[in-house]
Amino acid sequence: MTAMDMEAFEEDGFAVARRLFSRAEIDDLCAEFTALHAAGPVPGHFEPRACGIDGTADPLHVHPRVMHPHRISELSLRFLLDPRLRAILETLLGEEVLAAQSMFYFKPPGARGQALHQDNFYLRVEPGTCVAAWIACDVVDQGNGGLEVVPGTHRMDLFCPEEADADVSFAREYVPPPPGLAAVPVVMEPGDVLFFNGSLVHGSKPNRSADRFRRSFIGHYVGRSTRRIGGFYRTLTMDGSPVALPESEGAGPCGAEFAAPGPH
Ligand SMILES: O=C(O)CCC(=O)C(=O)O
Repeated sequence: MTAMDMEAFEEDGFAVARRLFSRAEIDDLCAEFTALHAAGPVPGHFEPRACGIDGTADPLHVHPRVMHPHRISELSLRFLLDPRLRAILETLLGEEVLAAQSMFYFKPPGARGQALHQDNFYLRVEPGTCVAAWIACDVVDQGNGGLEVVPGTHRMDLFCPEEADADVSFAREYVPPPPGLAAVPVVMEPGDVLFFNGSLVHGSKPNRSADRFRRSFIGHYVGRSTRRIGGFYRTLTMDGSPVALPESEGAGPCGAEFAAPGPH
């Protein structure tokens, strides 16, 4: 990352490291998740279903996000703990970092997005906040539901979310941009990594493309000085050793889904 990017992270709450991963590395990662999907459900991590309760196929039922893939995939663990991410994260946080979670989003064509929210609403890191490393695995733009951020909100407290519109968001919570601020899209290429502050308001709209997936691998990290974190998260050093942190209150998986309909 350039010096300017580091300043942008401080100023705006986010910055992009371009081409941090090669196309070959991203191709391998995508192949891993294609194989995982083909192999079928892994309870607690990934439970795809053929169609919704009314017989229509919700693209997110067919391709749900994978939670904590680093616990079921060696390659995902290597991505989560990658030394290139570590170097940037430790510069951004100014201390040793711990990995708190991973996720993989397939976000197929037609999939709903995730309404604007703040990650630390879920992780409840104390003191301070978390940092995300959001790795683009496809070309990511407004057409396929790319990520949007509200610059400057990283300096604000956690907002009390409103209820999201279930037609456009799979997650229940919605944080409207504060007065005078607006969400801006972040356009990315495969291998680019968006780093953002855990208090930054961000989210995504539906994937309105006809045939473009919008895959991303996401890691959330905290500083070693963290005292408490939500019970859903099991922190690891960047060498992969577990670090048990006391539990904070009010935490949950990042972006609680609207109640899922029963099996078809
Ligand atoms: O990738 C997305 O669409 C949303 C991801 C997100 O907001 C998050 O990781 O907190």
